[in-house]
Amino acid sequence: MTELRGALIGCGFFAVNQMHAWRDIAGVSIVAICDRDPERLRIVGDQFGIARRYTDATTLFAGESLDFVDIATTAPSHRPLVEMAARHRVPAICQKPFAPTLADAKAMVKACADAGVKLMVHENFRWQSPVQAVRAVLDSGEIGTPFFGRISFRSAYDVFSGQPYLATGKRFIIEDLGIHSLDIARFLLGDVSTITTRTARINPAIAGEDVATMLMDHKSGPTSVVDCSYATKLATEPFPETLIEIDGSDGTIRLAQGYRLTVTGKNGTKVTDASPPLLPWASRPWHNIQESVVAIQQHWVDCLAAGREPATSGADNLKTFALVEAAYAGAASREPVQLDALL
Ligand code: NAD
Ligand code: 89V
Repeated sequence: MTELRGALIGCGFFAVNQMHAWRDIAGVSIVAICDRDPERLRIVGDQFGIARRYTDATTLFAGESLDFVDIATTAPSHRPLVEMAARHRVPAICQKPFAPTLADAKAMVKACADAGVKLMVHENFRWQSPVQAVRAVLDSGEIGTPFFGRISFRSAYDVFSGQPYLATGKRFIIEDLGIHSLDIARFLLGDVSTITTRTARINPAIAGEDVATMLMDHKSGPTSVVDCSYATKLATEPFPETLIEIDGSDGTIRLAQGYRLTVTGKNGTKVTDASPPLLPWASRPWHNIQESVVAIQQHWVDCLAAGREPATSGADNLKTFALVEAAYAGAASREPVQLDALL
């Protein structure tokens, strides 16, 4: 098999994880990198031994023959960069949040579909091994048909030191973190018909909301609560664990803090340790997220090889992104929002 040639655009805080992950995956290599900030370009280029460096994406596409681009910039640049990839007929991975608005996201999906190139959103939380373990229990039928779910992320971890832009945007926790929790809810319980949302800002030093509580009706029947907070001080800081509760007709699933997975079902109760592995380059507490980066990037390589649509394709992510838009609209109006009207 010939090796896939990729380029990374955006060499910031999170992209370092993506570069480590590309190094762990067989059959692919990052041949060029791009960042408009020459210092970030130098740091990542030197760390990963990438000689071909560009300060603007137009020159990158003109100068390289690529099998894909991995876009790890922040949201404002996602649409122009994805559309540039589509114009060059280069498949693209785009970091979350997919775009500043749902209209932008729809245009990006259309551009790639029209160009006949694959588009995957780097929506990695569903790829965390504890979340995959919950999905496997559901698939086994052990707890029967789910009728309730709770996807919970509550923390007081200082995310602003690594990602200062999170403190300044008008939108914060739903757009940055809740987006992952909403995607996990879809992954486990299916698509959503209605969402009701309440938000709060507890930390006075930031611009956006840092607490959100969302109640959702899933089309297949279950109700779920998705709750997230960066204002929750706990005895043991759980960042970045997502805690999950699912009740089904024949039993329950509890993914508790410390990655303790308890399944009570047709075969009694079983408690397992669903901890993610600590990869050699990873560091606690981020290792859970870091492992999922390898998993989603491996999935992309597998999909390109097989000509398959990625699970978190651009088209799939429109449904997660619509939940974000609907949550903000519903938080403002204090009314439930119907999802089908947005899609
Ligand atoms: P960052 O600001 O540290 O890095 C972004 C980099 O992109 C910067 O170096 C910037 O100079 C560069 N850049 C911006 N626009 C560009 C353009 N048009 N051309 C070339 N370079 C450009 O941001 P970050 O914290 O690394 O976040 C990047 C993205 O990753 C965000 O969308 C964020 O939400 C997402 N993120 C995802 C996860 C996850 O688990 N999936 C975790 C953290 C961050
Ligand atoms: O995963 C993310 O998107 C990150 C963090 C976990 C800090 O919210 O921005």
